Amino acid sequence: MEFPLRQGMLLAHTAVMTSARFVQIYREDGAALRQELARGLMGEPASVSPKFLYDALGSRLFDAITELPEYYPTRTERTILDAHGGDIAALVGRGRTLIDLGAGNCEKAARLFDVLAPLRYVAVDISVDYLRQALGCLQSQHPGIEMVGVGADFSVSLTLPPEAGRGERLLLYPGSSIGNFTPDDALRFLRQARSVGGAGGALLIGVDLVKPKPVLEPAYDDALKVTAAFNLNLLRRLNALLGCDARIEDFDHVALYNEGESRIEMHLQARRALTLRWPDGARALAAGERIHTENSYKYTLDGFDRLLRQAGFARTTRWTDERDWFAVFLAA
Ligand code: AVI
Repeated sequence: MEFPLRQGMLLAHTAVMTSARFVQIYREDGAALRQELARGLMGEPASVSPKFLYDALGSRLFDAITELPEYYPTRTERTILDAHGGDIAALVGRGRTLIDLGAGNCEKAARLFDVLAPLRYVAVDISVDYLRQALGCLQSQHPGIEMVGVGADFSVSLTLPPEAGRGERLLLYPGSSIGNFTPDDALRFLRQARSVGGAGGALLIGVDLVKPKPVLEPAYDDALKVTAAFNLNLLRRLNALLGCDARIEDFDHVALYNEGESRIEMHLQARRALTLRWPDGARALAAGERIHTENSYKYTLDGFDRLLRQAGFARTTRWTDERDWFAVFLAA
């Protein structure tokens, strides 16, 4: 059974791929998005899902955040992956299908190409348009890797189109994006990841760890105010998608560490009493009242290990940086 598969893998490996393929399976439903936004604004407390943070400008602002001195996660994860890429490859083997969840500019996965030598690279993001440039460029640098861009919203459900191919899968979910789910949703997501990985599948996932407030809070409230702009940009999205009349100058960015919940919370706080209005609704906010816009959960090493096991992963290995600020888990 093993030989034909290996032969097929070898053929795929020596083939020269000239262009990446793209499949868009997520379709934006404007009415559903408006409904979701209105429901959040009318809630107690008012809230907006963090998924609305990532329009074209929001995605650029997030990229800028990852370069800030205060925002340690990206840099620390990179250090761990650079130091332990060989150990990871020794455990998962080379020549897998690498499935990059939330690929963005594909930079993190590309750094692993040399050690993991994937046969196929499947970059998943909400819109294939974000992926076209990065993947086009990567394909020309790595003609031996078959590349597929998939536009999918896996925060709702993690399903992949047939173009993602068969073969042993390694799912990559870096950046501690798992922290933006509630622990219940994180567990649901991990269970889906296990089932999408299939028999012999593995998950490589980055997780931000609990640490003192004076390190955590500035990471989400930097001196340059890039994170403030990232959060306030949500108001522009509210106006564009819902036809709302929010004014950026009426709100402050607030980021605080909720120790009891083990999470950073981002809020937009009204500077004065005001009413947000849109075509079929309105929400009054008192001065100082907040719209909750994001949670970023921080885990302990043992806590996240337990979550992986609860999700059905029987074997886990983890690596951390020297300060234990961030962890990369390999779960199979
Ligand atoms: C994408 N995600 C892991 C980031 C985080 O750290 O929770 C989003 C972010 N929000 C503010 N800064 C970064």
